[in-house]
Amino acid sequence: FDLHGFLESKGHELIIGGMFPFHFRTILQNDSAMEEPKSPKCEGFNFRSLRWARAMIFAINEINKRVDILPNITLGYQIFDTCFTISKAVEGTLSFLTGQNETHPNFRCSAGAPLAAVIGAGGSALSIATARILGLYYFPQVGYASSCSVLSDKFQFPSFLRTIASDLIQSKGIAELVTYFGWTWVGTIAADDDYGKYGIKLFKEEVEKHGVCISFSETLPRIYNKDAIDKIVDTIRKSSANIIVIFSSDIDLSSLMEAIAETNITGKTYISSEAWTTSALIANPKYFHFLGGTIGFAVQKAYIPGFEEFLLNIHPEHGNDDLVYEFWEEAFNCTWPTNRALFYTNISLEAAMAGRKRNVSPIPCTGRENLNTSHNTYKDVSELRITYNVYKAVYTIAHALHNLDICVKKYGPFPNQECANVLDFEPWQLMYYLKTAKFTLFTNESMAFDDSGDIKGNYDILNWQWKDNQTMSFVKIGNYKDLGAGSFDFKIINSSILWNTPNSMPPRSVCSESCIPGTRKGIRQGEPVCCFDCISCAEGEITNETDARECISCPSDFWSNSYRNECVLKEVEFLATDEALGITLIFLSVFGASLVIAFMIIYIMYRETALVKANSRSLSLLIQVSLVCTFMTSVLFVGKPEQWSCMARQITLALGFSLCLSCILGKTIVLMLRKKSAKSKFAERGRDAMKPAYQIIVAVIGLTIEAGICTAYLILFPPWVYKNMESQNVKIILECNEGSIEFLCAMFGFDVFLAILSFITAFIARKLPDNFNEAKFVTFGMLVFFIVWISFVPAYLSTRGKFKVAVEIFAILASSFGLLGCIFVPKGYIILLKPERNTEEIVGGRAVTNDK
Ligand code: TCR
Repeated sequence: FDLHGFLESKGHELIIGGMFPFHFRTILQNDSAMEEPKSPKCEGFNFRSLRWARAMIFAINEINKRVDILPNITLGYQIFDTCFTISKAVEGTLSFLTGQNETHPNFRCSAGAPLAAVIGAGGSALSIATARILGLYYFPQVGYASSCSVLSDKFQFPSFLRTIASDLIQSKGIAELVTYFGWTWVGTIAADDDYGKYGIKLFKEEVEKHGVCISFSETLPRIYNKDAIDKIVDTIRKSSANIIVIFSSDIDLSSLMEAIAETNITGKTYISSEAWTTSALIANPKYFHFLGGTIGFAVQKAYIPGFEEFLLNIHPEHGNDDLVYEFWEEAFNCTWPTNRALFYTNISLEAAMAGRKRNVSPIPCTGRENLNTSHNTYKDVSELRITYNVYKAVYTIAHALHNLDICVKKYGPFPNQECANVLDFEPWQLMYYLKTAKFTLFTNESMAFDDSGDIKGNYDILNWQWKDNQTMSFVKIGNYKDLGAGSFDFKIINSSILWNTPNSMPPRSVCSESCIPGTRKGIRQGEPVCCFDCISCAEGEITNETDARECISCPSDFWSNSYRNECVLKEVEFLATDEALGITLIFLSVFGASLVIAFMIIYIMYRETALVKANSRSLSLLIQVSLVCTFMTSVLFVGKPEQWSCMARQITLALGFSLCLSCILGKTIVLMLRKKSAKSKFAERGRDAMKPAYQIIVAVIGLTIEAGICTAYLILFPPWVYKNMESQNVKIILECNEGSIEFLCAMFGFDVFLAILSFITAFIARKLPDNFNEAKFVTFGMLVFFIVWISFVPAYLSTRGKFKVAVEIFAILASSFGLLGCIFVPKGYIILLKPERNTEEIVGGRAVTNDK
C-alpha cells in the first residue's frame, strides 16, 4: 500500500483502524486436535473491498495534505481483513485493542501511534460482533456498510456510528415500491445473517400494513449447501409470486443465482437490497436473461475527483504488501514466481503453486501488466457508493479529531469545561466529538448523525438494463428519501423502467386476481388473505366495487341485475290488457256476454212462444242480465289493479252470481213445489206458487242479503291495491289485497249457499217432465258450477302473480259458460231449431214425448 503520505509527517501521528472483507471466506488450516490451532486462512479475492480500503487510504492522504483539517497531525491507518467472517473480524478487533502487531495477513502502518477510531467492519453481522467488543471500551467505530437496524440501538452498541442509513428506511422504501406497483403476492429471500434476517423482517412488517402477503420466505445457507439451494430454487419455481425481494450480500447470493441460471427460471422480477444492487458479481452477463429488469435500492453515489488515478496507481513493487501481490495475480491471472517474502520465500513457481490451495495460473507475472487494459471491479469508479461511505467515515473521524484538537481551554465540553488532548484522549472523549460532528463534504452534502448514530436515508432506485450483451447498466428510475419526522419522498419514473416480461409491461404478482363488481372475496381457510375466491353475490345483493368484502342487499323496490353489480327497479307484474293472455280472457268474456245478449234478444223476439212464457220471462231476463254482469266482471280483473277496480271486481262478481243463483233458486223452488203439489190435490196452490211474483221475491231477497254483505265489506274492510314483494324476489306483483277474508268468504259463501239450495231443490224436481226439463238442466248446471269452483281452490292457491288472477277469471268464465250452457242453450235449441216442440201442450207437461 501507499506509504508515502506518512513519510512526510506533519508531526504527531494518529492511527485509524479499518476492517474490510478482502476475501470471501475462510478455509480451515488444520482440523487436527493434536496440533496447535492456527487462525484460518482466507480465500477468494474481493476486488470491491480493495477499492473500499483504497478509498480509506485516499481520504487519509487527502486529509494529511490539507492544512485546514488536523494541521499538525498525520493520520495513519491499520487495516485488517475480516474475510467476511465474524471470527476474523473479532480477531482483528482484539488486535486493534491490544496493539499486538499481527503482521500477517493484516498489516499496520506507523506502528506504535495511538489508535483513534475504527472504520468498519463491513457487513452487519461483523459490525455487531466487533461493536460489542469495542462498545465495552466505548471505543469509537464508524461503519460504512453495516446497515442492520439493530445497530441503531445505542444501549447495545454505544460506540457505533455509521455513514449508511438503517435498513428500516430501505425496508420501508421497498415496501412502498411493492405497493406502488400493486404487487400483493411476493416471495422473500434473506441471507442467514443479521442483515438479511432483520431486513426481511422489517420489510414484511411494513408491507403487511399495506395488505401484501408473503408467498414464501427462504433463507440462504451461510455455507454452500446444494440441497438447501435446490430447495429454494424449487420454491421459487413453484411459487406463483413473480416478485422476489432478496436481502442479502452479493457473496451469499451468488450460489443461488448460479442455481437459478442453471434451472432457467424466468418471468420473475427481483427486488434487490442495497448490498447487491450494484454488485458486479451478480450483474454478470450469464445471469442477464433472468436478472434484467431487477429493481434495487442503492445509497447515493458520488464522483470522487482524483480517486481513479489513485486506484490505478497501485503496483506490487511500490509497497511490500501481500494483498497487492494477490490483487495483481488475481487481476492478471498470473503468478509471481517468488511471491511475497513472508509466504513463499525462495520457492519456485511450481512449489508456490503446489503449496497453495487456490487455483493459480501457470503464467508468471512480470510486473509490466497494464491495469488500464484489464477489466475489474476494483478500478470501476462508475458506482462509488459504499466507497463514498468509507470516504465519509474517514472524514467524519478526521473532523471529530480536528474539533477535539481545536478545543479552547476553559470552553471545553467535558466536566469543568475541560478539553481533551488530541495526543492522549480517552475513546469516549472522541466519541463525543464524533456524535456531534457536522460538516460539509466536497459534494456539498452535509454530514451529521442522529441520536442513534445513523445518517438520514437517501436512496437511488435503480433498474438493471442491459446495454448490449456485455454490460448491465444501472439506470436510476427514482429515489426514496427520508425527509425526517416520519415523512418520505418516493419518486419513480415508470417510463424509464425496463421490465423483463414478455410484453415489457410491469409484471403482475397477485395470489388471486381481484374480484370484479358483482362478486365478493371469499376467504380460503388457512391461506393468506391475498388468496381468495371470488364468489358472486346472491340474488338481490350487489357489489359495485372491485375486491368488495361483502355484498350489499338492494333496497326493497330494487333487485340485483344479472351481473349483480347494480340494483335495478323491480319489474311490476300484473295481468296486462295488452298481453296475449289478457286479450284472450277479455275476448272470451266479451264473447260470453254477447252470447248472453244474443239469447236475450232471442227471448225478446220469441217472448210470446210457449217456452219463453212457461219460464217466467222477467226472471229469465234477470238471469241473463246477471250472466252478462258476471261475464263482464272478468274484464275488471285484467289490467293494472286500481283501488276502484279492486273494489268493483269482487263486488260485481258476488252480486252477479247471487242474482243469478237466487233467480235460479226462485225457479227451482217453484219447480219443487209444483212437483210436490202434482202428487197432492193442491195442484192449484202449486200453480199459484209459480206466479212470477214469488220467484222475483226470492231473487230480490237473495240479492238484498248479498248487497248487505257487500256494503258492509266495502265500508268496513275494503280491498286495496297491494305491492306484493315477498312472493317473488325479482318482481313486484301488483295485486288486490282482499281486505278481509271473512267478508270475502261470507260473500261467496252466500253464493255457494244459494247454489246448494238451488241444487237441492232442482234435484228434487228433476223428474218433473215439465218446463222442458228445466230442473234437470239446472241440476246439471249447478254441478258444473260446483266442479268449477271446487277445482278453482287448489289451482288458485298454487299459482302466483298474474296467473292467480287468470285462474280466477277462468273459473268465472267457466262457471258462467256452464250456467249459460245448461240453462239457455237447450232452450235456444228448441226455440230456434225445434219450433214444433215449442207448444203449449208440451210446456204444460202433459206430453209424454218429453220423457222419451
Ligand atoms: N449493508 C450490508 C452489507 C452491505 C454491502 C453493501 C456489502 C451493504 N451494502 C454493498 C457489499 C456491498 C448494506 C450489511 O450487512 O449490513
